[in-house]
Amino acid sequence: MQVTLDKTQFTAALKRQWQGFGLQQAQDMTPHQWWQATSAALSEQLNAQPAPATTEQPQRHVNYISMEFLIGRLTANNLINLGWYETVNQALKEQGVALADVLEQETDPALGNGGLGRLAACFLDSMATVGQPATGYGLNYQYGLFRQSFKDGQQQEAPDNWHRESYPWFNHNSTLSVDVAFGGKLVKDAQGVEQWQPAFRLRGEAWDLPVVGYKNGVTQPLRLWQATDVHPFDLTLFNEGAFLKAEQKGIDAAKLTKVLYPNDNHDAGKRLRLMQQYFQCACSVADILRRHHFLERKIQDLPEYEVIQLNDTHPTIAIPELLRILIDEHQLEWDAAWAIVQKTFAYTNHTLMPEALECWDEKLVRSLLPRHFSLIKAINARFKKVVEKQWPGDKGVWEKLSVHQNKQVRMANLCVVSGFAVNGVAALHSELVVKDLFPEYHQLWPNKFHNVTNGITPRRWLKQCNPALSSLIDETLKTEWVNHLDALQGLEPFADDAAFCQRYQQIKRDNKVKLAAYVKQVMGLTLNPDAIFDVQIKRLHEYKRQHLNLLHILSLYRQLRDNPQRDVVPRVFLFGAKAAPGYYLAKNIIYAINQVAEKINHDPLVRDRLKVVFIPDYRVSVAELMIPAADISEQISTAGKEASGTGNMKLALNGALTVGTLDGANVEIAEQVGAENIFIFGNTVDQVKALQAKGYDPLKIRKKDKHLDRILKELENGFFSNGDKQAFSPMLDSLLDGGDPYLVLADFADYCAAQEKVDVLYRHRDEWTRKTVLNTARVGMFSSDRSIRDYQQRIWQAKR
Ligand code: T68
Repeated sequence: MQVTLDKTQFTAALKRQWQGFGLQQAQDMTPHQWWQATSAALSEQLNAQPAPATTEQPQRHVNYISMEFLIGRLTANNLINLGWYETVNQALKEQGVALADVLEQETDPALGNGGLGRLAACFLDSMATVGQPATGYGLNYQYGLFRQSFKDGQQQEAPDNWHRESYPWFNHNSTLSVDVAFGGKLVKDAQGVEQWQPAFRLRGEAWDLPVVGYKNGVTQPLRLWQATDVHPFDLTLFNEGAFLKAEQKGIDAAKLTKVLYPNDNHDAGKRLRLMQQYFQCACSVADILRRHHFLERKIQDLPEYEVIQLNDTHPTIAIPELLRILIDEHQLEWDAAWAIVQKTFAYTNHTLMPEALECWDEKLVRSLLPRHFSLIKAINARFKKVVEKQWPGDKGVWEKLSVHQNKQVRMANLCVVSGFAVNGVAALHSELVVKDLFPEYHQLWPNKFHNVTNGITPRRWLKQCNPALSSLIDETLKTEWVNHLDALQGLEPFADDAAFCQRYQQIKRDNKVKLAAYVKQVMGLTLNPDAIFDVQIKRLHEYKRQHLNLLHILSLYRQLRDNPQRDVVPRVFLFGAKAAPGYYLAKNIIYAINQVAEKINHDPLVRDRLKVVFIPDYRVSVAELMIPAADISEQISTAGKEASGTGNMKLALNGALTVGTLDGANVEIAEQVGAENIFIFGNTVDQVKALQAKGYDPLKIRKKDKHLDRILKELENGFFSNGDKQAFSPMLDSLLDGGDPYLVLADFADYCAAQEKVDVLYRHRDEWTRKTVLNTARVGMFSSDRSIRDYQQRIWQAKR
């Protein structure tokens, strides 16, 4: 049941907040204090709600462990899900304050890199909404993903202190702290059993954020672990007066959860990262077992009540951790312990990219976690017998499937061997997981492999970010669609309703005006809201091919200069992307886009027909502005490389037309919206494989395509870089002599052809709008509520 907010009680709670700041009246608060006070008052009101009556739950509790939760701003989201927005809006209005302005004061908690972390946040929202009992487990980083700015076109990084210490939505419960051991050695006891003697310990504190279901009275925790010292260090030394010596060796606890690793689709392989992973897993597994014991359940029944979903391999070490506790602390025999482990863990794969598949150096694992390393070897030794039985004497297969090989521990293999389910995140991706990544495992255990296509929460990605379109849908459908997104199908007939289309189009234009105002404010650039807003927002990565987009821009610019009178449809190319700080090639692509933007935006010949805008510091709150304003959604990864993508879903839902390859979830989006309502181009997965097999040569393509050659020359000869001929060498070397590993040149001509179709269609605005309406109407299946129901049916609640 939805819980109601009493306006008087809220106002009283607000008053306690400003009094707590030592102020005389509400009006003395700074804008930021208004946000702080409003959120803290809301948090207090939420915590005061009676817990819903607990019924015996037939469902397993889902423990979603993820190194990243890219939650975005919480206050607006919680207001919407609680159904309290209007009451608070009124209460603040009475004080002469606009709620919308207050909400703008929140700093984004950026505790994730991109798709994987944002997916985890959408899933928590959906689990609370569909009533799937769940806890999210993550880390409470002091610094989220770095802040990005540009200096002379180059990316600069600055720390992102989001002030977790004063974040009003946190609830800290000190009774939930967990001590975690690291390092040391294994010694054999009198019975010859291995005992772990750790070198040092850290404490994990539980900091909970409320995850609120959509108008259903459900609130579940996102539990973020924060590292602190175990006090008082070594008690004996301390009591003996050796105060300074009493500090145990290890690491400064505060370092452990200081910062999020800024890599996306790349394995860092660093000691501190493994420490973070283990710390998080040890705290989470201890917490799950504490709940299980508290409810007086038998340890053998753990899988009946609990499932642990691993968001990629980053929390894999939870597997040997549970095994260790069952064997060393509960004294279970191997077979009994292993049976529990095997029924408890499920693993989601998010990438096929080899550089992202985690492998840990055995030395590192052994030194930090000697007991876990020993257990991993034991798992592997037992698994070897299974492989030997299936493929007698086949060394090659064993080398591929082994969990521990070439002095490395392979986390993905450990997950597949130890868990009861493995899933990919879009139909095509799941197919490739089976065909290309794990074919032998699939042969061994065909029923372990599943697909669960990703989704996005319509609460944040439509209702909250696009209130005008949401109201139009409310008015048109007269039904609750926010937690039944398939209901959007009811919009289909309105694609032919002139009055509806006119309003839909006007909303898009208003959203473009709003984005233009933001761009004016942060970058000083003026945008024409009647131009096509062509948007590519995602992490910067070669496989996502922002440089293919750039080549198309250069092509248009060249054509304009060749024929200045050319009648073109004006376009604004908008980018948002962060590059991992150590990924020099990605940073060079950002630099190239910025330099080209500088030239084009200042060329009087262009006369506003072309604009290029790289919005700095792309993050969730900027996505919330860009997505409702987009006309074109760029989803142009090399086929087979993007596991799913989720921005593609958000953009289509908000009425952008996709220009995309047959990759990831684009394939399913195309199926849903229909081939005539999407611009598909480029080589398919099979064509990519065939091209690479026969020895693809980008230089041949350059030679044949004179127009492409001219464009590349302008990048090479310093035209866009004040004569600096080396400015874009990293990018160009990779595209040309480097063999163009992501087939940018191979897809260039077809990409440009697709973009010409975009221009033609945009000139027929009614037809354009019709297609955008059909996109909104037909992408209901990409609600993360549907993804969660798929997980329930195929994985969590499936017959065991
Ligand atoms: C993304 N992966 C996929 N990884 O690239 C994307 N990696 O296709 C998919 O839609 C999304 O996951 C959700 O399934 C990532 O975002 C990372 O961010 C990451 C972080 C650390 C290490 C490796």
